[in-house]
Amino acid sequence: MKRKILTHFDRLYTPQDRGESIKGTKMNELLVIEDAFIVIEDGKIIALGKNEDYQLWINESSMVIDYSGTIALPGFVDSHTHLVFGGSRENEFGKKLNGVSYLDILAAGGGILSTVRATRLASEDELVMKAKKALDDMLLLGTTTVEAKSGYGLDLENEIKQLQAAKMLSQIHPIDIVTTFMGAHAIAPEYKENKQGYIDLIINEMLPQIKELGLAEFCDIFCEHGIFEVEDSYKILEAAKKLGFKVKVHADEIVSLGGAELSAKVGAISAEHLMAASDEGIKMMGEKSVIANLLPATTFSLMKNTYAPARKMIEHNVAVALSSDYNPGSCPSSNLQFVMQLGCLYLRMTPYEVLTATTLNGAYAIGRNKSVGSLEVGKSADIAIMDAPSLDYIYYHFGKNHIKDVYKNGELVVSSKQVVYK
Ligand code: IZC
Ligand code: ZN
Repeated sequence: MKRKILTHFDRLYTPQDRGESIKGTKMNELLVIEDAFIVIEDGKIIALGKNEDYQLWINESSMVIDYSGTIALPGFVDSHTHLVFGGSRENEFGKKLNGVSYLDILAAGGGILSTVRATRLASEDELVMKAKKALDDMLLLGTTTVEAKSGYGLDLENEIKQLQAAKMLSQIHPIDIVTTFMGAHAIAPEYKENKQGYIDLIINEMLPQIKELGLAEFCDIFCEHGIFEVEDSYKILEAAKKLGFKVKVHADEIVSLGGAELSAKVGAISAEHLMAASDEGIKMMGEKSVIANLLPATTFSLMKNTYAPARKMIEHNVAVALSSDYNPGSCPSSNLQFVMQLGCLYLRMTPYEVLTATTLNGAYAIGRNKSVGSLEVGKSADIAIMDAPSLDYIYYHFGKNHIKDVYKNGELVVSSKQVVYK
């Protein structure tokens, strides 16, 4: 492959990988290079530095591309999405605007269960085509790696269909997709009066089969009052760990249940949401190095003012990641730039902390830290090139897509805000 030399960036910003997720106040330490260049070969970064040195890298096959007037960032990592689903839920919008809560809509058979009905009816191809459009939207906004959860099948056949769709998408789309099994997303309708029966099905049939088929690396659970209680979650996550899954927990999103504490106890790689996490739970997460994966666009979409206590987490030396939570119910937007803007405006994170949270810490939360999450020699050339003079500019001017070009594995996949991959 031809060597590409990207030159004359006004600035390059990146967290630096030191072999573990970036915790607490260290999240605010970025490498910033003024007048920067990046050299790409065979899909990887082979050099970067001050522009005055780029000519040293020119060879007979190199292509030099001038990026004056832009800044370079690592491609964004969206480490929490429910990417693959059938149908949509704007029919519930009126109810939401009238104050009916997310959990009440679910208890009445809507919400997640409405998406389960639509997902069961869809073919694998239909799921792929629908999610592919969402992936294009993400790529156009600078996202180059995505985690995708199942959890809209709630039976073995349809959970497998969802995960296979995600695997297929990873092959046909430039965005790399990491899969998570989330059969414990709601109680399957067939087990409405028999939650224990559904938990047994997950533990005895679903988890072993998904493992055997190699369809997911992670196992996640919706630990929430009236859905999977802390004790249920503990049993399922321990069973998943025994089979070799790494585990995650949707914890303390709506009610403070002890989900943060649970994530520390089971040694989860990350805990998600945490809007209602207790001080003790946050402390335990810091001690056990559980990444706090915060999803502020969900808080926004649910019209709440209870944003997760990111500052407290950073004070307690927790590594924070930020993700979209893209799903048809609580966050129909996959816009990670908007998530970053909310990270500053509502979580009161600094611009540098927010970049760490949406790149390297996201990569750690899905086990892709060796290949993505920072602009460093040896890592994949996943680069978000922004039409902006500084990082602050992007977060300050919210509601606008600041992408100019995107490179994934060294290939130009978005050019002047258009997807151009083959
Ligand atoms: O479809 O509502 N919170 N699960 C837990 C979701 C949101 C996704 C959904
Ligand atoms: Zn979620």
